[in-house]
Amino acid sequence: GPQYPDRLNCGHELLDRTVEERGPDRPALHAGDGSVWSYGELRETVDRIAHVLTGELGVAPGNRVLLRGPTTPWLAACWLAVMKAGAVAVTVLAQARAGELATICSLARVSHALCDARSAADLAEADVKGLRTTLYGGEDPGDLTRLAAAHTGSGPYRAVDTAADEVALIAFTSGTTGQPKGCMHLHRDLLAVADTFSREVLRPVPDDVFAGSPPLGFTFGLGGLLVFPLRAGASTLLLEQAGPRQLLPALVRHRVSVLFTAPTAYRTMLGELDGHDLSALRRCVSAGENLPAATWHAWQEATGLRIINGIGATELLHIFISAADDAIRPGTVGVPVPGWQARVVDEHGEELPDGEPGLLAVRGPVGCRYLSDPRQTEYVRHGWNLTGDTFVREPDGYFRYVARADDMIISSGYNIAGPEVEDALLRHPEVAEAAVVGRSDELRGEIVVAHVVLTEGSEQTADSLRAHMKANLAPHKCPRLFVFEQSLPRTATGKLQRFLLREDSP
Ligand code: 3SK
Repeated sequence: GPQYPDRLNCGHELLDRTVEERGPDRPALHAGDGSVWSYGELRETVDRIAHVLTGELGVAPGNRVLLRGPTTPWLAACWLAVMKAGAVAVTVLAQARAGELATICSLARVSHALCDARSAADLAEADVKGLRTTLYGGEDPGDLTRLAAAHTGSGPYRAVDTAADEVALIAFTSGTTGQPKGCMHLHRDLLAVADTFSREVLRPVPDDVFAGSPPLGFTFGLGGLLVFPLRAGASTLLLEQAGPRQLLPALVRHRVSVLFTAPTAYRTMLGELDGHDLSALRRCVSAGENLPAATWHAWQEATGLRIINGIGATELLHIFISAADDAIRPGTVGVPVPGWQARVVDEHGEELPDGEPGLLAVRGPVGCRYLSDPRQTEYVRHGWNLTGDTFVREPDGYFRYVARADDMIISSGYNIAGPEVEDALLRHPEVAEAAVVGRSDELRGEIVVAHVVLTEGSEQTADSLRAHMKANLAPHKCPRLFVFEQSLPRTATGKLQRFLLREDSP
């Protein structure tokens, strides 16, 4: 993996270093309204915020600072200021409500919060004792925007001289069940994901314009939409609303060249590409969920672009298996990113032969460090991180996703992976979304049940879909039951919540 000096501040490396190397005039951030912040302007704003943090707000190195708000240049500037001030950014999704915010603030012992004025209500309702909240973008006289403006004459802020292995970020997993888990990441980790996946696989250039849907409170978005573009001296479009319907026009308007989003968004955009000029687009990254081969092929046919699939985790900060360009094999995720190792193991941690499904185990420059959580020893075993996914390593070394380890269906003695059946369903042109789960059955143990969202106006029935499936899949994998849905349940980060579709769901 990449090597770093013992003392390192990632805010300094990502921002000041880029300004020193490429000058202050190149664009850094674009907002949805068309405004642009140059690297020089971004650095000035970040430095003023950092002056406020260590001055008026009394933030000391190591203090935990909650960041909350929609994806905007100000949120990005606050994040960088927290880094330069040697404090620890605690990031949460916009969807987190008062109860979850209270839990997170207490678990992470958060002392300060920087919060978009529009997102203040839930934080106030969380009523965290001793929390010092400062709003930005509002009318309040103590608003961070005003406090920062008063530092116009204070000059550059010298980044705090942090150790490379000091904690910089605590990212909370959305956690479909149980308590949220805080994942601690170090200053060097933030550079390591840029210097492995981004530098080696994505290979951005300074003229690139990044954009995408994941929020900065999700490490997929923090990396893809802030850390990677800054590390490359490129620019990034920060959109407050980045659903698939807003994304497509933004890609055209801002001539986006590097896109980070999830499979569902690719599928939605596919139906709406007509008349959109995507000629600037050259890199399309998909992660967060299984990318069915059907979606990969449809996107390539429609745009000529080959999606760079990847698997990442909040625990490991970003993507660790992927492939680009001619190395892509659709239907697989790819190979370990340079600097990372991956293998498929059994429940005792023994490596399995190629072709046999088992647990994915990963190690590399970033590791899982839960904030005081007993689940640490479930995730990290024998020095390897167990992501909770079932994978197969093909004889050519490519890693193919099978399912979340707890999403396997066992029917009449067969192990059936929901995503494989979903992939076959999605090959039907009138299937917009599909989720396949097991339902307990006296005779077979479980039966395969398909929850399907049809495209608008489609008149497909269970019988017609059954015929399509029989032509595409081994009979034991074909759904016995079809349930038609208006939409499928997803987490705040867009992951399918198959467990909510099981009959014993809470
Ligand atoms: O959790 C994920 O799916 C993910 C994917 C890519 C990068 C980072 C993350 C957390």
